[in-house]
Amino acid sequence: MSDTVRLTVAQAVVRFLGQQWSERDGERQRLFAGCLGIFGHGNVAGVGQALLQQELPFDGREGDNPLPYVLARNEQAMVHTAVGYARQRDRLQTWVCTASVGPGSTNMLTGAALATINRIPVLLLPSGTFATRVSSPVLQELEQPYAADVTVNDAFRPLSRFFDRVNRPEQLPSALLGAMRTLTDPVETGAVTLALPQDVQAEAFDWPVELFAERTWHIARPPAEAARIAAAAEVIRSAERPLLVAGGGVHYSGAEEALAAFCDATGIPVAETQAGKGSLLHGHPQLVGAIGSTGTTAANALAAEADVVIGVGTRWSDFTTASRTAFRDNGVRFVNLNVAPVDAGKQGGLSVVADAREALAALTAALVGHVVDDEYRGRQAQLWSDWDEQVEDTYHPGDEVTSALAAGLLTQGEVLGVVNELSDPRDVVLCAAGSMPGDLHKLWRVRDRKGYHVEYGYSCMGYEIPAAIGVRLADETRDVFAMVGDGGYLMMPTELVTAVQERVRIIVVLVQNQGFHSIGSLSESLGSQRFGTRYRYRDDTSGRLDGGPLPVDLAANARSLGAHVIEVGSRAELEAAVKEAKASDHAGPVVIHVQTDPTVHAPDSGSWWDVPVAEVSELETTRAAHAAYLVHKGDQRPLI
Ligand SMILES: Cc1ncc(C[n+]2csc(CCOP(=O)(O)OP(=O)(O)O)c2C)c(N)n1
Ligand SMILES: [Mg+2]
Repeated sequence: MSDTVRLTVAQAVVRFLGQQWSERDGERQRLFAGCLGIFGHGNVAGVGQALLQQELPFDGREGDNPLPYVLARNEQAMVHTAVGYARQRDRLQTWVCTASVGPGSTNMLTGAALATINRIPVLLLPSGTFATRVSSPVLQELEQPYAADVTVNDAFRPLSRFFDRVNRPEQLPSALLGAMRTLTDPVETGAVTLALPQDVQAEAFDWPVELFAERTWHIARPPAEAARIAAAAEVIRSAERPLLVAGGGVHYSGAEEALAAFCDATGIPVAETQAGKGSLLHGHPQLVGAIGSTGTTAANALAAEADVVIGVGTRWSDFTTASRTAFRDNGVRFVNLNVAPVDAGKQGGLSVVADAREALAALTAALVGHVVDDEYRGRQAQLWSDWDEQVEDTYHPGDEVTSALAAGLLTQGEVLGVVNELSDPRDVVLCAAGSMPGDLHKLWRVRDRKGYHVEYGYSCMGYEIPAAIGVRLADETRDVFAMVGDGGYLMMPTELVTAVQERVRIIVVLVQNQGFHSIGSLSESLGSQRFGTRYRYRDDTSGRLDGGPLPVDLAANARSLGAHVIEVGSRAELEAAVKEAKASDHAGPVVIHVQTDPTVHAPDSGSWWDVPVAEVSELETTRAAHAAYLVHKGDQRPLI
């Protein structure tokens, strides 16, 4: 008989999680930095009691509580914080999130989807209603007449890469091991959900002590098969106009240096997806910037002509392929280096299933002596310098642009320019939804491999502030600039309070443009006349949302939540505010409130995004948009 220890299920979960480590390339770190949570009756006496019992011995003395607790304000937000942290730590470390039964748990669903879509590890512990059902229906319990074992937590199943519900203590060890395996698998990783019924959390059991031994989970770097590398090299050698597309996998694998070495050796130009931006740093001679719907003229011109496209660590989203209109050469072939078979096989490509760093190194070796010709290299350099000039003009708009703006308004491009130029190279810019992700993709000059963090897998309004907290917790040597629109801010300002409580220094740039600049412009381009996208009073006469501006003061709102707020009304004031925020050692959130004119757009590359337009309509604007839509549809490549 092995030794046992008597603990509740929740105590066992907490003790186990504190003993988990991850390791890659021989470097070891704790898998979990801590536990974020909001307590309710579903977890206060279970997981809550266990966390308390864990924390108390460390009270008032230096020590290393392996699972410190952080109180969040919204359960969706705490998953975003965990995602921000894990992404900043290259998926080697993350947080646990505990929520109460019912709404507390279902609030995490959006965060779960975001984590899984972005392939970022987070461990979610939704609480469940009684496994024994002894007092059912309990508060917040869903009763389904057709299935007595269904709970609201079943909604996590399609959003999780691993799901289990621990109805009996005996199930816990395999549930925990399955969860750890999934979190640390570069292919499988995403949201991992262990649903813990509230009665089971409090139930005691005699656990084998081995369950709580320290465990180290190896994060693999699978190498490519030699024959696949040889086949990929043969395709690339046959190309006249090759283009490499760098995705998030380059960052997660730490393949930036291997990519730079590949480019230096071959001269092949590199375009970047949102998650892959920063794979090459600004100024690298082979960089042609953002690709696709929010791409640069340089990358999209090369994409249109490319005869071989090498995708590295990309999942080929519609924004990357401009809804399958970016690559126009009839004979274009794809080579995909990806650790995930599902991505490696996309676009009918030659699939090389491997870790990005390993595969790039092997491919560089296999291509020795191969370089693109000088003419192609020259063309790429010219395209890039043309684009970079446009960026410079956008960062520093001339009088002809600024004199047309109403008093106190800036252009969004100059806001991004000021933040780019006055932040430190290692600082992190963070964004998720609205018009800024596209503008950042095009315009931001990345000066450090971890300096760019735009969540564009789920593009979730409200990600910005909580994720910025996660990034800052992950690396306190960098400032984080969370770029938030007024819409995104209103979706989730709550975690400013968490940043105040935990004294987490984040800099929020709140861009007020009175509504949805992004969706408004999209609506207009699709013939829907910016319907329902402006923050305006309902007009008494028209009965429509086109009355006067609303008396909403988001600066006062942020101040009321405890943030240090700086309101700016000119470029000079914005510059002073960024400098002040950088120079101060304020331990907590700083919010810079700036108003912009939503009618000034970033430079365009003429790229497209497929958003279907009504096929029949009473509106002339919609009919015209539909005619234009059909022209673009004609450019789409067949489904491969
Ligand atoms: C949670 C969520 N709801 C809806 C959307 C759709 N959406 C994308 S951008 C946007 C408007 C964002 O407004 P704001 O943050 O003010 O940015 P702006 O468009 O003005 O730049 C909306 C509603 C979304 N991405 N996320
Ligand atoms: Mg807005």
